[in-house]
Amino acid sequence: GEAGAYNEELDYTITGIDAGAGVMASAEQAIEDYDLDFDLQASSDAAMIGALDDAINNEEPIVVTAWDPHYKFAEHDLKYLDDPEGSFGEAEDIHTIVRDGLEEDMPEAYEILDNFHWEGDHMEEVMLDIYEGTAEEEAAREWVDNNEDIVEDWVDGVDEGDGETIELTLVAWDSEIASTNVIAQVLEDHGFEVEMSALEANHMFTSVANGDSDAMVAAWLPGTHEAYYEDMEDDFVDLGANLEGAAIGLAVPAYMDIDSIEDLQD
Ligand code: PBE
Repeated sequence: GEAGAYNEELDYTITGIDAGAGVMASAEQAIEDYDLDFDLQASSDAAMIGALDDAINNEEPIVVTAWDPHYKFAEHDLKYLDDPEGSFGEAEDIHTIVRDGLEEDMPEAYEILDNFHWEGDHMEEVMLDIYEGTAEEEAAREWVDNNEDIVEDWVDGVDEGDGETIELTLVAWDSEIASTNVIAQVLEDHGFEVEMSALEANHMFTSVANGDSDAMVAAWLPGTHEAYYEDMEDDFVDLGANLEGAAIGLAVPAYMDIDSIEDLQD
């Protein structure tokens, strides 16, 4: 397509999510790197998906902040815009991070969290189930029940907890709602009470760093959450990747005749 051809129709707007998300910082970076005349509109994951669904129903152009794993790529014919400047970084991993002292205080929970590892397709199954109307907890329950062989690797040889409460924190991104609910089900099956608190991204990191929360499975590294991570990495324990090969970027419906972020230049 011709550079800038959609810009008027797009109202020079990129439809974003919550302001604290790493993909938002990268989108601001892209606006700068490509010298775009666009505004990045902050909202929420749910509102962005609503706007995307509406645009697709009307075959209108839209540019959204996007990431995968996410069911939206299965549900809709979407494409990432090429990013020759690398504003959105390379592929990355999602890490599990726990508070200092969890290993001593709840060794069984620590071990399960340390073992937690799955694939993007697994996460997308849970996400899609929730998108289609299944309650979050129920979707996680079904996935755990249907994937006993995978879950067995996380709990194999680990003793039961004795009813202690473990506090998990997350941001209400669809991907993290899926992962956090799944690990919560597994911890509950293994003798723990689980409490979940959804916070803003910076507070999710802070609450694990200061010990208010026990764990999170939602750290996108090395790029997306770099700023939060570097600020606090001495104050928590990084248990490494629970999922490999995640990515962020700008996405558009496939019917739009553009391929690169450069095509948003005037
Ligand atoms: N996300 C989902 C988050 C990380 C997980 C890509 C929206 C972010 O941008 O911070």
